[in-house]
Amino acid sequence: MGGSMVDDDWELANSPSNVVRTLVLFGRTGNGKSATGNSILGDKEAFKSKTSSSGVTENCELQRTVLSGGQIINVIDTPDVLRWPWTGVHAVLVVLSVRTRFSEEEVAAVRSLQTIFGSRILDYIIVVFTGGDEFEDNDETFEDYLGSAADPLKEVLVMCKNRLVLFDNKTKDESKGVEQVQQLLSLVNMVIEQNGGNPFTDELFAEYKKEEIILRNSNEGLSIQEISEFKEQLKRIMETIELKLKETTTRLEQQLAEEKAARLKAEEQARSNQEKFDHDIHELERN
Ligand SMILES: Nc1nc2c(ncn2[C@@H]2O[C@H](COP(=O)(O)OP(=O)(O)OP(=O)(O)O)[C@@H](O)[C@H]2O)c(=O)[nH]1
Ligand SMILES: [Mg+2]
Repeated sequence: MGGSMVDDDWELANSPSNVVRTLVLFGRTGNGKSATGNSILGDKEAFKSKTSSSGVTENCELQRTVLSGGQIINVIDTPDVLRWPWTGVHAVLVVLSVRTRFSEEEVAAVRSLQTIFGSRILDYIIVVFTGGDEFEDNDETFEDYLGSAADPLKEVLVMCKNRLVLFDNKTKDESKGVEQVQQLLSLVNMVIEQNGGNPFTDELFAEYKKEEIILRNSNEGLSIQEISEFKEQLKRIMETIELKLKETTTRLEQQLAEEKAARLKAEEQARSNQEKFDHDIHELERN
């Protein structure tokens, strides 16, 4: 196994060979993306993971492991969508933590994936819950947790057809560690099969990556004019991607504001109904 920055590995990660599986980790900072990556790779040191409110992973990083059967698993740990490597991705692992409350912000993040990449992306999502150890010496089971989940979380699970797995990244029990990775890999195989073996690619990102590689590889053979044209083209693609992201954020903010207004209105209505009811009861009692 050997880790490296994604750019150096892009061609390999993009290999069409069916022995390669490329998984990308997505989720709020601190949810356990890097720790989950390490569990998948069977190497606690592969990605840096530690408690920090400011976020540990700053760059996109690819780490690889080769399973005993020869299958290659690429795991990409990335802090945000803009730094996604648009190599073909076989599955997107949305990492959530059972230790922190599932927020509207997280539903918004999943919806933003959908808005940026289109609904096709949903067919590639697997939800990984970290913090499996929470259920060890607790009366509550994972099934209880899911059963009593708030609507936004249920919404996300429905969006990705209930493909979910529980991870305990702290486990010292080797067989438990192997079993959770097996569970995940069988979900990955299911996703690959359902997508006809085609990894997810996004045209805009793929174009950006292609231009970047051409520019990097042929730096010496290009004229200053050509280099500046390429750079201009790259800038334009990045601006389009950023614009898409901005539109998404604005739309989501609007949607959340509308939902909040509707909730407040419903609460107000309920309060006024209650007041009327109390008043009527009071009147009845007086008469
Ligand atoms: N108890 C417990 N802690 C976990 C588990 N998974 C991750 N953690 C802890 O959660 C904290 C954050 O984990 P990271 O893997 O660094 O989170 P991240 O999502 O990579 O965070 P960023 O790189 O900041 O985006 C660390 O202290 C981990 O040890 C788990 O299954 N159980
Ligand atoms: Mg990290």
